[in-house]
Amino acid sequence: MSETVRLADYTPFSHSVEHVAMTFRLAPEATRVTTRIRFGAGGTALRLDGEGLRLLALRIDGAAVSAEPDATGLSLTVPDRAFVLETEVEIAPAGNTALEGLYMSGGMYCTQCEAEGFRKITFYPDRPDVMAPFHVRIESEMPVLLSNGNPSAQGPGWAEWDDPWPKPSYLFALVAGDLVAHSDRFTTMEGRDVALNIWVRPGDEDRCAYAMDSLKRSMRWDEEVYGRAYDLSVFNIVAVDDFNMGAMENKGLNIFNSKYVLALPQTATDEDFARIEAIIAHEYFHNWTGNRITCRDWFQLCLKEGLTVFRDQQFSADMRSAAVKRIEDVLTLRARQFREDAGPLAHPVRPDAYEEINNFYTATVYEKGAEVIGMLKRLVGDEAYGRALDLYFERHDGQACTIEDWLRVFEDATGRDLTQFARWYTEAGTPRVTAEESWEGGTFTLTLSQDGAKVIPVAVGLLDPSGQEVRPTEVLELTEARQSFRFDGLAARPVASVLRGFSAPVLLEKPSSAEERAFLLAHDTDPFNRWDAGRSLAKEVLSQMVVRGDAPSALWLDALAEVVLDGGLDPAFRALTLRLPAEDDIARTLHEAGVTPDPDRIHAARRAMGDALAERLRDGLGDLVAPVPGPWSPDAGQAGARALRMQALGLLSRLDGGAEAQRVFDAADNMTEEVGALSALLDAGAGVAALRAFGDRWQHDRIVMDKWFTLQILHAGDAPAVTAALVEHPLFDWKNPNRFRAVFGALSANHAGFHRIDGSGYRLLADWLIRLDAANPQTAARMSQAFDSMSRYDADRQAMMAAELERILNAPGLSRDLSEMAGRMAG
Ligand code: 0A1
Ligand code: ZN
Repeated sequence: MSETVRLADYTPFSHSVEHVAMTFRLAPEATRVTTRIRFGAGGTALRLDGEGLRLLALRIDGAAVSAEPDATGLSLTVPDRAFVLETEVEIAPAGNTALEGLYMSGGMYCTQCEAEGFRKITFYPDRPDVMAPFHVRIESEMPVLLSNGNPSAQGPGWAEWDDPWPKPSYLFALVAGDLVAHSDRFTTMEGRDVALNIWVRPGDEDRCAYAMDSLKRSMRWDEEVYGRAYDLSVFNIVAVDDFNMGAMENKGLNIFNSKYVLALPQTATDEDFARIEAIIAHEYFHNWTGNRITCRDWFQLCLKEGLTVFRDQQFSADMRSAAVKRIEDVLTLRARQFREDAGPLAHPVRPDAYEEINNFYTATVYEKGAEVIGMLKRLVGDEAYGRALDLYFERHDGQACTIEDWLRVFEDATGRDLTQFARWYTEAGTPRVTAEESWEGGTFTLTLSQDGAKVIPVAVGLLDPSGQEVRPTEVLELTEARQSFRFDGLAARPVASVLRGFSAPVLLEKPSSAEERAFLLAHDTDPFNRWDAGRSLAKEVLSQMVVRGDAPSALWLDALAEVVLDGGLDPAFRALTLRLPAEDDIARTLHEAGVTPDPDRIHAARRAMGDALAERLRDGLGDLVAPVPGPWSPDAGQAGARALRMQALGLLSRLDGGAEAQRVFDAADNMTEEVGALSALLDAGAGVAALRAFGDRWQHDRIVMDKWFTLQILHAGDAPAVTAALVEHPLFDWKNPNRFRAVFGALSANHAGFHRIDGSGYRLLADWLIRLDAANPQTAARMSQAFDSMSRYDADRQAMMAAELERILNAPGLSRDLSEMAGRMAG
């Protein structure tokens, strides 16, 4: 049985660590790590974390000590004063398939220490509130040897690094490999000259330009918007092929999943480019929000992650279209976080208990954590937010902090009492807000109620019947169970646009007619709500198609066509409006409305919806699929135009059997159009030749081949059967997390396929989770989340999913990671 770790049990560490000096003698099977830790006085009992380490020597102040480690670390009796502890251990990076600690990827050495990987490298107080400066010496035949901080000395076969900024062990990093750099320089606002390097395998150096450009823009933006400058003489990024997550913010040495660094127009879609920009920014921004100010314990993870996601979202909004970015972020939030909050894995933004912390790098901590900061900013205003952040950096630089510290900064900077607001951090679940309206004698009253007791900022604007805005956006503060807000002096009954910009992460229930939503889709001056009116209309239409077998309403088709064919609107916005609600989203909505979702009916209805839309837009599709003018560029304008073109191509393929998509595929000179056309062909059942051509063209490119695996499963009629065939493919390297996710992420994203009534989807995923768990528990645990929607479905499907979870729980040698996840989902 795993032990539960609780926030309530927090106690500070017994000792301070004044300095750490490490030497690595790298060898694949037997790496020697010598660690010299200078401890301050702290009593005679010392407990260090350590896992899977072969202890070779131990010295205290130079004198040999004998000690026997247990399964999780080392307990020692130490002098009751300051002292130096030296350990020598042996580890085997070549056999490390969990990709945590020191491991090998594509012949190079690299590390991943967040959250608790450092204890797989050496004995240490592996907790974020122990911060220390590090000196690292690396000895290896590898030509490039990197660690955190500034380079201090090097010679043939060795290099030394010095990190002057005290840091927790989870930010430690080391890389050694045969690498080449794409280099540049940056001068900070403080006049510091910084060498920037993106290290990749030889041959990949021509794919780093966009990541480098994103890095320089991030550095400038953080100076201009947050007043934060970089603080070392070098900033290194390394791309690795085997990585459990997106990237890692190690101090001065960010390590990236190569798919979030490497990009050429021929290999990466516009979405890939946008994600690279966002992740480069995210990791860079961590230098202040995460590294200079870190977390006291892992329960405070949202302190760094929520804030850093919020900052990267602001950055992307500034670099691209703020309106489009907001819509995309809310789409992700609803798809991932609302789903999580509605199921057995729901937890507060700041959890208060866990078995395995790696299971809490979740949509709730990251995305809802960012929403909570957005609400805080909306409530106090932009100017006060700026002052509060200045105070945060000034007061807490160099510290390991809590959410209480964070909120106190806002209270001190604004004089506001945030006791009630703090519930956003401690309560799980998506609040429901109900809006009712009344109109009498020129006064419009909006009554808001909630099912909890939170502070909820509800941004509202009013439009007159001609679509003119008669009241600009105002933020109403809902603090009670039920509150009424009056708007006087209106000439005619207005149409209310409620929760503008998605001002709070809630489920809004506002009884309103389809006509009213069509009106808002045509006229709302708030772009988010304009889009959301269309979305809620589409969801209602689709739900009625599923439940009652209705045909898609002419009202919806006309209202949508109006927007999609309006050449005066941003193409990116039109493309988003054209996107149909996802099948999983409809399943969740039906379940919440008390209807058991039938995956096959949902799938068929959504197809019929697309067919009807294609028919309605028939005359306009020719223009919409015209090539995007100008030389290729990754900017938001061109990306939006391509997105609209690809959406239209998907619809056109329903009318012409894929003829136009084949032409686009054959002529494509960029991956957005290649993938867009291939998807359209696969949907039209005409993708066999294109799929083969794609595979032949890209078989030597790992990152692109992930798309090849994903697309055929995503668009398959029988996804489990296609998946079962693809796992036999020689390029299915299941120990590579990207490839595993490309295949099994696609299987669980194919809603009708995963939920096939024969149970084949559930069975196949469970088989492979059990297999992966033995090699890589972290990724296995993350991928198991596919089962978290179990309770939505009919009794047969529920029983089959429950049986698979049970089978997982009974697997011999199951990891703590997967056991916690499967246990929570099995209930
Ligand atoms: N802190 C990183 C994400 C990350 C988290 C955990 C990891 O291993 C368990 C790796 C990376 C970020 O937010 O980008
Ligand atoms: Zn992060």
